[in-house]
Amino acid sequence: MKALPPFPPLFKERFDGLPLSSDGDAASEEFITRAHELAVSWLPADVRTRLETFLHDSSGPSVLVVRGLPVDSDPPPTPYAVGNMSAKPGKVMSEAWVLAVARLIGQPVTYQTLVKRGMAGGLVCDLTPNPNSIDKVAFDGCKKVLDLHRDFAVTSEKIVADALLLIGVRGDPRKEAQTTVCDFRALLAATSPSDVSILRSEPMRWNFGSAANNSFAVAEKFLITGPDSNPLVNIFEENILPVGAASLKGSPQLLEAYARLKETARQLAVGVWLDAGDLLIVNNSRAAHGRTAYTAVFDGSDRWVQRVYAKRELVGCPGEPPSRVLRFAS
Ligand SMILES: O=C(O)CCC(=O)C(=O)O
Ligand SMILES: [Fe+2]
Repeated sequence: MKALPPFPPLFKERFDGLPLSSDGDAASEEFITRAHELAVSWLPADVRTRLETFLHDSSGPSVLVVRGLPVDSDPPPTPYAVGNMSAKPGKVMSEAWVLAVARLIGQPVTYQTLVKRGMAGGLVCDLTPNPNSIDKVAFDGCKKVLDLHRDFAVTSEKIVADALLLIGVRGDPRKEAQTTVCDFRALLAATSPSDVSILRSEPMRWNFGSAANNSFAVAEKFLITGPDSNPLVNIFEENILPVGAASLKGSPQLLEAYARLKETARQLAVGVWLDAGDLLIVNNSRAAHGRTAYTAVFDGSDRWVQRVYAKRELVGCPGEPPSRVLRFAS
């Protein structure tokens, strides 16, 4: 195998003088371009091919893990105030990688609600435990399991991210925190034909009441669509905040089949522990993901993951030009 050129000097050369954070504005375009160039020149060709075909090859894997990408060996302490992180000193290498790979598989995008909430800049979201969310079912929770789900399951399909990318900045030192994944082909194969038939033929209604952050009040979708050889399973985590506490409406048969589907997904799920430089890429229409419960101690040593969403190509909200910042339909 051909030896790869040493990475840090290349990195310094390409990124010297660029702002450290990428927040979905014009400056982030240059950041994405340079990161993409660097990845193209440095990654082995076979790895690049796997990444570039990932969203286009429906016979291939629905989840990829790339381990050991060169990121900062000594990142700053894990930050905890999720809603209030603007400076990102020292961890630019992980941001460059996660954005570069999002650009290799498609186009990095974000959502206005994330930018508005100030979650660490929009395009790259920091996922760290939050002392105010310890017992909450949330991205920034820790003690509660985040059940298997498809991100944006309850929003309009046009803006649903095709993939999510999670890169470790700091692995959970206790190795309890794992991202769980479940392939939809495997899930369908383990589901009874009568349940598949109900889940394909009666839509589920999610009713969010007033707790829906004004984004949507009701969503209605079939839980299984697409061919049996490549199904889309619209599984959701109904308790996740800030959406939270959706009530489900459907026939008793549908609700029971959905409960069994979720239990089967839990049984099939595989856990992935993300160390610094490990990147997990999930096809958001071909696999569900979640997170185990874990312990956080809030002394700067806790798990720190960065997340980027990707679309196959940039799209616009209805009637608008394509954009990296998408809005949920109202
Ligand atoms: O923390 C994780 O591993 C997964 C979080 C998650 O579900 C997400 O970022 O969409
Ligand atoms: Fe998620």
